[in-house]
Amino acid sequence: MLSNDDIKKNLGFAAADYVSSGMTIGAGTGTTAYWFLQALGEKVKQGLDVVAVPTSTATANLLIENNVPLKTLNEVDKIDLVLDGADEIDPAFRLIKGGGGAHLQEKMVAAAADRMIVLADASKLVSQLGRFPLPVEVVPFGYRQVQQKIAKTYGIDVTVREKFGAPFISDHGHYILDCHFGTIADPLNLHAWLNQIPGVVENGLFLQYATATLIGYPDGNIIFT
Ligand code: ABF
Repeated sequence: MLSNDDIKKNLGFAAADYVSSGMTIGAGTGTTAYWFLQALGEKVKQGLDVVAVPTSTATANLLIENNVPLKTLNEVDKIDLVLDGADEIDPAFRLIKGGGGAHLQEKMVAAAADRMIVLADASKLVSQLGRFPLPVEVVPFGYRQVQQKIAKTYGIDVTVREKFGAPFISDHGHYILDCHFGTIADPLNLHAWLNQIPGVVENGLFLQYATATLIGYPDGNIIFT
């Protein structure tokens, strides 16, 4: 049986096989995407000709370290394929993302892409979204109003994400509220409701972006669907 880290490493290397020369790709964020970026770096060294749009500052740094040519989202017209991780995946390929706090940029890159392959170990597969706390990115000004509104409306715990005892700050200078729904009965309505609250920048529900999944299992199997 493989460790979780080994599953992610295998997934990252398998994912690189879906990239071909001439593509503009979206480069994901997270511990699975990390291995994909290592694999991509090796392929670029062997002559693969790609341009990558990073989904976070951390990923931009990894692309630079691995000598993968990069462009910003503003420098490309569209993206051919995004390869990114997820925190939960339901049977309709709807996702919760943002455990790494990068879902704003991840969603903007996904929205510009023709296709998105989600890379995840099998533990991320769920029958219903919501066990993983849904990240909601908010502007720091008045964030407690947003926190209380979500908590009271749904009767759930909403916590401010922290790092080193202070609020976690996203790449774009925002806070993250982690919303402990438990189960999300109607992701479409929740997505729309959250994003209309003044102060909400973006939530971690990705409902229409994933076109395929690459799932890694402890026995070493990797299944593309
Ligand atoms: C990013 O990385 C995030 O949206 C998500 O939170 C995380 C995926 O988890 P992992 O680090 O396990 O790949 O894609």
